[in-house]
Amino acid sequence: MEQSFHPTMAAKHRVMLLASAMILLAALFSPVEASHKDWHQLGVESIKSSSSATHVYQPYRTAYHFQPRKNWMNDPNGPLYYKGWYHFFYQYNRDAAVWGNITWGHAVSRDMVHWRTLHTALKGDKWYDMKGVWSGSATFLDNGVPVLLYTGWAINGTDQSSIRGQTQAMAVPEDPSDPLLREWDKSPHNPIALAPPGFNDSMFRDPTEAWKGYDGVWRMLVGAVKGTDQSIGTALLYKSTDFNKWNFTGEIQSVAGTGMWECPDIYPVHVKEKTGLRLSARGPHVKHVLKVSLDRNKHDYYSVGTYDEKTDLYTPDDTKLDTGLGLRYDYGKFYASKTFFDQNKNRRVLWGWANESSSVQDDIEKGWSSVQCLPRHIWLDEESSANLVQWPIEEVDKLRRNEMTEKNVEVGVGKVVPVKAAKGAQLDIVVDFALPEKSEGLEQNPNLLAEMGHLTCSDLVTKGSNAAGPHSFGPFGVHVLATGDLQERTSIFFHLIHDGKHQNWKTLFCGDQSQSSLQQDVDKTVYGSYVRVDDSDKVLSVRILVDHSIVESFAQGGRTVMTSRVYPELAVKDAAHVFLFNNGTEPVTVKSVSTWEMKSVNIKFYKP
Ligand code: DQQ
Repeated sequence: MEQSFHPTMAAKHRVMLLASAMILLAALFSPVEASHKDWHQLGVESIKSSSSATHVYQPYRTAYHFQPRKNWMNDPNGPLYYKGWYHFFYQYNRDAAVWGNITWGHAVSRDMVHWRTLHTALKGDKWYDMKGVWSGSATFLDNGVPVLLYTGWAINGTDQSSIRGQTQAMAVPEDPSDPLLREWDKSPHNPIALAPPGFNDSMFRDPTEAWKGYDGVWRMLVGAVKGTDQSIGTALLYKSTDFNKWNFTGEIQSVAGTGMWECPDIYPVHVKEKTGLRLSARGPHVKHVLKVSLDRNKHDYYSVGTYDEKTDLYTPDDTKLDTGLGLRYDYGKFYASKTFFDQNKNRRVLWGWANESSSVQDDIEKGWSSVQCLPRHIWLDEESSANLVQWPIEEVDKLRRNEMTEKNVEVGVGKVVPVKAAKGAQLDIVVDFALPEKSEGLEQNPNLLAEMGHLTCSDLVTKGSNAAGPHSFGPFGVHVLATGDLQERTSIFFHLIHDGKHQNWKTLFCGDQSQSSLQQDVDKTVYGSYVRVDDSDKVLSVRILVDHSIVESFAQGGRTVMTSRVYPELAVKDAAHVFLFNNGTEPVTVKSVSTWEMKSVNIKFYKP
C-alpha cells in the first residue's frame, strides 16, 4: 500500500535506500538530468532496483499518462492498431530504474488511454541483439500482418566475428490471429541490414516504418552520422524486394552540424485536412515531414518538405529550417518520438518520451523512471503549410470530469487571481486570453525591436518584463502545481512584443520551472518558443494538462507545444492550486477559463 508521509521523511528514507556502495558511487557522477546515455557511458548497465515502486513516497507518479508499474522506460517503439487493439511497445529495462538491458515492453489498449501491459515482446537472446533490443518501428506487410523492425546490439559472435555493433533485425508475430500479438519470432534472415562501409557501426540505428515505392520495392531509413568529425546527421536508405534482405542505396537527407540522427521518422501529411495518410500516399495533396531525434541535445526536430520517390531524396521547403535546424515538436522535454497512421480513426498519432528531470538517485529510490507524453493527433497547419499542429487525441477528453468555467476575468497589472474551482494535480485547463489591440505597444524602443527576435523565455524570467521593453504585453499566464502562497509554482505564460515593422505581435510561449520545487536537485530550466498568432485569431489560448510531475501545454490550438517535468515538494495532490497571473504593464482579460479534474487510468497486467 502507498504510504504517504512528509517529504522530509522521504528524504530520510532515501538515505537508507541508497545503501548500496555501487549506487552511491554511480550517484557521485550522476548529473541532475537522468538519461540513458549517462549510465551507458559509466558502463553501469545492470544495477538492480533497490526499491519497488510500492513502498516509497510517490507524489510524482502519473495518473493518466502511460508508465509501466516499475523500472526504466525510454523510447516509444512500433505503435500500431491491429484487430481492434492499439499496441504500444517501449524501450524497457525490466531489472532497474536506470537504462540498461534494454528490451521491448508491450502494452495494449482499446483507446490509447486505458492500458494493459503484456509480457516482454522482444528481448536480447540472439548473437545480433544480445546486448540490447533497441528502437524501431512496425510495418504492415501486403497481407495485413504487422512486423517489427528494430536495432540489435550484437555481441561479437564466434561464428559471425566480423559483425559487431548495431544491426537491423526483424520480428514477426507467432500467431497473426491473436489480436494481442503476444508472441514474436525473430526472423531467420536476421540481421537484415548492416552498416555500410565507411559508417560507424555503433552509430547505426532505429529503423523507420518501411514503405513500398512506385517500383514495388520496399524502403526504410536508418539513423546515422558521418563526416570526419562525426557531425553530419544522416538517414540511410535501405531497399528490399522481399523484406528479408536489405541493401544500402544512399542517403535520403543529411544536415551538417546536427550530429547523430536517432529515431528518424518520415511520413506524408495532407496539405488541407487533418486526416492522416499512409506512407504510400502520393499526389498533389501530399507533403512530407522528416523528423529526427538529435542525440547531441536530446530534442526532436522536423522539417516540412518534399520526398521525391524517383530520386529517393527529401528536400525541405525552407533550407534554413531543414531537419535538425529549426522546428521542434515540443520545446520542453520530449524525445525519441514516433508517429503511426491510425487506420481506426484515419489520423496520424505522435508518441514521445518525457524523461525524468530529477536525479538518478531519485529514480532509483522511487523505483521507476520516465513517462510517455499523451498520444497526440498531428497534422499540417493548413494556414501556414510550414508547421505541424498537435493536440491530445480526443479520447483523452473522456477522462474529464467536474467542468467549471469562469468568464471575463480581469487580471490587473501585477495581480494573481486564483482559479477557485481547480485544485489538485490531475487537471485539464483551457484558458482564452483576449488579444491586445494592435495599436498597443507601438512605442517600442527601436533597439529592443532589433533584438526582439533573440529574446528568449529565460530573458523574461531572469530580467522580468523589462527585458522586452515597457510597451510589450505580458508576461501573463497560468501558475499550476502552485502552493497557496506561490512559493512553489510552475508557470506557463505568454509574452507579446510588437514587431514594429509589420505591425504584428510576436508572441513568446514559455514554461518557467525555476520556482517549481523547493528541492534543489531537480532541473529548473525555462522553456519556450514563439507561437504564430494569425490576424484571424480571436484569442490567445492555451490548454494545459497537469498530471503530478508532467505538464503538457498546447498554445494556439497546438501550433507550439511544451512539456515540463516538475517535482514540487509541497504543491502535491490536493495542496496544488491554479492561478491566473499578470506580471506585465497592461491589464489582461481572460475571456474564459475552463477546468476539469482528470480521472486516473489504472495500468495493470493484462488478464483475459
Ligand atoms: N534509445 C535507444 C536507441 C535510440 C535511443 C536505446 C534514443 O535505439 O537511438 O535505448 O533515445
